[in-house]
Amino acid sequence: MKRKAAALLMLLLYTVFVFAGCSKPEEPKKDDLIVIGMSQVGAESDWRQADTASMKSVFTEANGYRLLFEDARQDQENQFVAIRRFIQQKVDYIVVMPITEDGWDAVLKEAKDAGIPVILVDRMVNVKDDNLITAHVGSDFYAEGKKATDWMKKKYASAEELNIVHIQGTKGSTAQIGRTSALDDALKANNTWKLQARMDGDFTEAKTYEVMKEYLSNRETLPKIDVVYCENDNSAYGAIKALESFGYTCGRNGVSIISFDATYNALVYCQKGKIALTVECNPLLGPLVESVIRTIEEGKVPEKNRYVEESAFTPEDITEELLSSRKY
Ligand code: GYE
Repeated sequence: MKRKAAALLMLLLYTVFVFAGCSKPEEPKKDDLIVIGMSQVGAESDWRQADTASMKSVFTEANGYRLLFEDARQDQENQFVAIRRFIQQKVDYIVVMPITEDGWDAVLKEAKDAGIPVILVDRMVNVKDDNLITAHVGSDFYAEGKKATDWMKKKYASAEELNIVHIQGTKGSTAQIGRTSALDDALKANNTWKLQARMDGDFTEAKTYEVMKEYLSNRETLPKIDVVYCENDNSAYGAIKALESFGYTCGRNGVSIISFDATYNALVYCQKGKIALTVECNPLLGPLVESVIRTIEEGKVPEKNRYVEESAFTPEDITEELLSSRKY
């Protein structure tokens, strides 16, 4: 009996000790939190979901933030409504991933007049007054496109003709504009390249599958396709599905699929050879946005534009190490 009591006492002491040791680090008081109003594009792609997860993991109460997150469901009007609400709520910062570039002057002027810094993430806006934007963090989409066209040039250097099908991302978005202009410039510079079709895939698998199926089913004899230039991974999945349903092979000795983002699943497709080239676009932008905010909080001026380093992968580049380290 005595032994049992001693054991119980030990357990009690141990529990007190463990709980004392594990007590949570002091969290900032609610009034000290920096309030961020964030307007995200939507959830159209794996890239986007990884971007949202990155933001949510950085802007937590434990890190000193209150995040007001709004999903615009790919509708720019929803972004305007969200931003006006953030202004009314007197947030400390507005973070926007703009869907398309045009039409932002009025609402961003309202934010400026209210004294709220606006940080753009991923895509840009086309405004007359550059001072409406405090900083931008994202990718150089033209440079990404150029990586793809340089690869095409090398791979098809000796081809007499190159038949290209182009699946665009959301029209008027910076990612679409940059990736499309790189292809347009290469089309101008290479007279053996033929643009056979250009379709809007809206960065989604479903829309691309639909437009690609329609393109293929509306002809008596199937067209020759050498390359499908898809402006993101998810549209590449839709294109592959449609092509295969019409008997095309994607990969070696078949159609070369190009995609942008290089998320985990695309790397797996690439390892299998179904995607010939996937150009990296890094969605893990939360820490960079936070460093912009920290800079402003310290009373300093952040860099106006910050581009992330990115590369591109072909099947030979996909190692197990790369796959296991991929966080998106
Ligand atoms: O490539 C695509 C997403 O703007 C970089 O948007 C982003 C693009 C990305 O839907 O997957």
